[in-house]
Amino acid sequence: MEKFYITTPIYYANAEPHIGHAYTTIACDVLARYNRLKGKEVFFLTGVDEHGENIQKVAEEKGISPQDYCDQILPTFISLWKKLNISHDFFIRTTSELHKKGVSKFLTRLYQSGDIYKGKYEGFYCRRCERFFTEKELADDNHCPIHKLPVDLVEEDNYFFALSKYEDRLIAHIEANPKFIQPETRRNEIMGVLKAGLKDISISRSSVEWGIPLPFDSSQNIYVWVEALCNYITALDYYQHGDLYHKFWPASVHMMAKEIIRFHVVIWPAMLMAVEHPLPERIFAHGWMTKDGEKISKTTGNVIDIDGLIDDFGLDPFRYFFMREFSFGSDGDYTQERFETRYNADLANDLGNLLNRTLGLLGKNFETLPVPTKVGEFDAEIEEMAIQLVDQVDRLMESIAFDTVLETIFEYIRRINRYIQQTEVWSLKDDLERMGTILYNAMEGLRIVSVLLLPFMPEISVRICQQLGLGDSSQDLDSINKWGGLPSGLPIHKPSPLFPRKDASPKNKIAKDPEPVDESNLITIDKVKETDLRVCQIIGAEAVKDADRLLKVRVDLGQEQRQVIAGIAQSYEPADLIGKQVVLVANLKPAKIRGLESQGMLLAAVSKKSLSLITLDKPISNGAKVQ
Ligand code: ME8
Repeated sequence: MEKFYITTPIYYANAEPHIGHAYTTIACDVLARYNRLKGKEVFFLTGVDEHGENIQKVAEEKGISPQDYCDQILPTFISLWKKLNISHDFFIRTTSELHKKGVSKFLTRLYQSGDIYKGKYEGFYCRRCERFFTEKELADDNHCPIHKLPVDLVEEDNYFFALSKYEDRLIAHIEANPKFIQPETRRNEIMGVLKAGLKDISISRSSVEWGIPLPFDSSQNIYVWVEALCNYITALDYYQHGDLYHKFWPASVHMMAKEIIRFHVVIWPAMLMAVEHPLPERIFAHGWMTKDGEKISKTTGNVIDIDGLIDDFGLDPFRYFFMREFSFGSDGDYTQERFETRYNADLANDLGNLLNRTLGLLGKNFETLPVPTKVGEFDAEIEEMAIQLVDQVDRLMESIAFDTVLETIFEYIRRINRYIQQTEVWSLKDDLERMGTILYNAMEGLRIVSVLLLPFMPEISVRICQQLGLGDSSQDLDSINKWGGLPSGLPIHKPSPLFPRKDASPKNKIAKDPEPVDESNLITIDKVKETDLRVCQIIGAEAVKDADRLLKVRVDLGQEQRQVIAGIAQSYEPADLIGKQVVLVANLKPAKIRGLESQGMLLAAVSKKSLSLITLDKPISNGAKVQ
């Protein structure tokens, strides 16, 4: 069986996880789930980086031991991954025996390679990053380029790894393996670094107490970054060097954000070369989640309320949004508006609506899922697109382009919606064979979509599958490589909305579901004509006393003037209304509202939080009929 080994970085345990950590971990989860769907044997690793100065400092501030501190913060990671439905196979802690023994073994081998030597180190050290910078890399005024905090000039007797020796081999490896560093921009950046020349690196610290001792000199601890990189093999029980290690090493993908790629594509491979172990196949660095242009980090805090978003919108829409909205590999700026718009447009409108309207029409016209018998216009296109979609998604997944994968799937969903529209399927009551075929095709398209969406929205995918009548049957990619796998004769389920609509509002309040358009409850033109709609111009408007929603509006209808009491005060200032041409229901029986006569009603589009009067595209005489 083909294997797939994917890793997240191990996150520092010096603070609780935030959206940036969630972003990488969801991305890895998507890849792990997709590769399982493909039938591969997957090992998905995540974990925490628990040693080093930062952890020691936080523990000291709290007045507890570093180990107690790590034990206390651990559940925040575990419970977030549970909440996000992360399907990791193993969670590594760098304070575990498994890791410590594995690291010692690796460092012993490295020592035996002859590439370790003792020396004096002087450099600019950022305590937050736990790394050194060259003078050139520093931001203005000797500040860390990432944290913008002052760096320290540090001098220590350390052990060094002869990194510079590996410069040419690394360049050759990168050139021979185009997939080794992705995306392209990072590859170019790293080539630049390599060609400028590498310096040897210090791999131990005499001043940091909280760490793993060097196996060949216990007076020094292993530099936390060297130790952390080893997690990718210690988690496979490198110490025993048994089946697990042999089955899964080298990793298929190391995933991370761009700020730590150098450790992964320079130091880690060079150390692996030194001990003659295979190199990871692919190292992918995505962009940063930003808020108002600033990288979201422990310093900025939890500027995105993960719990709040999931409570309001559901977990799968949360996962969907972050994979869909930002081009994977580039930075992405988060706003709540972007979230709500994406939710309403893609999920509620395109996908949710398609399932609702298809099931609604099936329920009204059929006992069970019909057999497709009567082929007609557009059917072939729907079928061909589905087959191409499966291939396209596979190619795009292979290049880790999540946003494009989802865009491609949703393009197909929108095509099926158009198919329903173009065929006017709701009007085919007298041709049930044709109606049945179209609805079958829509359901089959949805089945294919449900499998492709599974890595992104695992729960929604199962719910679609259940509503299609497939129960809890397990899904895989083989089941969708040909059209027509959905068995006719399945029971028809009542639609149950997957994505309750939310109103775009900064406070993100939950709005009630709007009624879906009921295509089976059609009216004739006569009924429309019963309503006398007229253009009128607003010539006066004032607030109604003690009624904060109402305005008293005076309108000119050409032959007459009228007074209308309209519930529009929360959307319009009286002065802004004067002169607007709007639409009046002119034959509405007059009514008393708050003691004031209302002679008609103004038409407006209403969603939960906002209201917009129907106005005219170009001026026309007052009193003109609207038809
Ligand atoms: O660097 N946008 O740990 P860390 C996107 N322990 N991703 C983000 C992000 C953001 N704003 N902020 C964090 C470490 N991340 C080391 C790693 S691995 C051997 C050792 C994600 O807690 C992203 O994956 O600082 C980034 O690379 C990682 O968290 C850094 O996590």
